[in-house]
Amino acid sequence: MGCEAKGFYNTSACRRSDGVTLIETVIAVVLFSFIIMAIYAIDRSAKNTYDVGTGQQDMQRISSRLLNQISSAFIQGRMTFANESSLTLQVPVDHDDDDDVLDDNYMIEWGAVDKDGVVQRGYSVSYAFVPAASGKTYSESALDIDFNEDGDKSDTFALGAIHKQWLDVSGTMAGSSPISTDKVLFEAGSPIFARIDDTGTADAAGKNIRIFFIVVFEDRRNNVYHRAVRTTAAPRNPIE
Ligand SMILES: [Ca+2]
Ligand SMILES: [Ca+2]
Repeated sequence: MGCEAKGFYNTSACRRSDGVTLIETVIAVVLFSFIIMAIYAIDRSAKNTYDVGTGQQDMQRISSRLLNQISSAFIQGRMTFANESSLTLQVPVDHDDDDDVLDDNYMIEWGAVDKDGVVQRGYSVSYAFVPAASGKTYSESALDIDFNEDGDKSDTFALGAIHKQWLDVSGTMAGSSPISTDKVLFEAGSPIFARIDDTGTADAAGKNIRIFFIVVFEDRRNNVYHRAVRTTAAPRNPIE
């Protein structure tokens, strides 16, 4: 029952009751602040855990997509050019539209589908590393990570993406489109594409290709996670 109803409106008992209410209010506000801070801390932690989870999934997705696209093109095609950061391929196409991939002289109609989806004889497609516009680099020593697993932590990698590039008959680039986001690392000397012989040794005339790329993810606390992918592909068609 309140002070007003009991006729105690100005009594000391009522004033005492008001004072307790004030202290209680202060305590409640302080407690409430602690609760809010605790909830905020949990929320931040949950967000970071969520980020790391989605970041890991992202790395997995990018790795699979790159591997699938490059190796499927490679298996059915032929390599026309490769250096450490790019691989150029042609595939059999039916340019003369007679339901086969041979021309009138029974030669394979090597070519590619151009950027507009049209089959073009003599065209080719490249998969190439393109550095990010930010120019961002990752240093193994600063991060205490051996990205390329070569036994040292002294390499520096550029951040960028793998692009699919369409080349016309003369090799001029007619278009370029990223097939990964800017999460791929590249360092000169750690080739993404390398020709190797049948024993796996680097060989400029090797008939197989080794694909090696590193995908990174950086969380909101600047922790860096990485995933390195290595595979070897053997062409069905002779390398030229
Ligand atoms: Ca044909
Ligand atoms: Ca290293």
